[in-house]
Amino acid sequence: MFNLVLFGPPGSGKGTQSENIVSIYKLEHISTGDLLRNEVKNQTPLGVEAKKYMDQGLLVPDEVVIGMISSKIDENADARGFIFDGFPRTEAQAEALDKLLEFKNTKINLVLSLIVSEPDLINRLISRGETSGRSDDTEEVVIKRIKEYHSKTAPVANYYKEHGKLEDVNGNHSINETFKLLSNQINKYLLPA
Ligand code: B4P
Repeated sequence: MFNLVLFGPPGSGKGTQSENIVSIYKLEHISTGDLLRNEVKNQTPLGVEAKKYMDQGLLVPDEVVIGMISSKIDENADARGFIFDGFPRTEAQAEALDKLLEFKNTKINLVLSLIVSEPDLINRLISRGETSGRSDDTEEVVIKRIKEYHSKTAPVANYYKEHGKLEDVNGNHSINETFKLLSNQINKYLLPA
């Protein structure tokens, strides 16, 4: 099993590139953002709780997100591997993920960190907001999300660096160019399926 974390600030292209990676490498895609938006859409108790945080640009509490991930891994026990998109976003989530995977006799093999300049992040998200209808894609909330990223999520990169798993990838290029750079890294571990 090959397990990949796609890491980066809001708007760095994690969701966009995950789709490309899934279609070529046939990994199971786990996006905590998508899972949470689905809960919100279905107005489940978890979704009602999560919405309060998401609308403000804040991270949803760790225990909520970790529980969702655990059941998603169990549902796909036969997968070739997983791509974790937007998770882990705190050091507590990173530690919980390592424990979960160890319990399932597997581990994170590679963490690809998308590096994108801050003005580009803001522009991408605000322009997505014009059509997405996402309540967290307004300028005010985007700035808050980037702040939340710096205080809680950026330290996760160090966690993986210390474990020798982190590779930086320049995500300022076009979607196709960025995908080539990501593929160059993945191909060292796994060939297209
Ligand atoms: P997420 O859904 O994970 O999403 P994201 O940070 O908005 O964006 P992503 O990096 O995936 O960017 P995308 O490809 O879409 O998080 C949303 C919220 O959910 C969080 O704020 C938080 O509240 C909550 N949440 C999620 N996971 C959590 C967790 N683990 N713990 C706690 N809370 C959690 O790209 C953005 C835009 O840029 C798109 O329009 C795309 O078309 C464009 N784009 C992408 N690549 C481009 C490129 N190379 N050039 C030009 N444009 C590009």
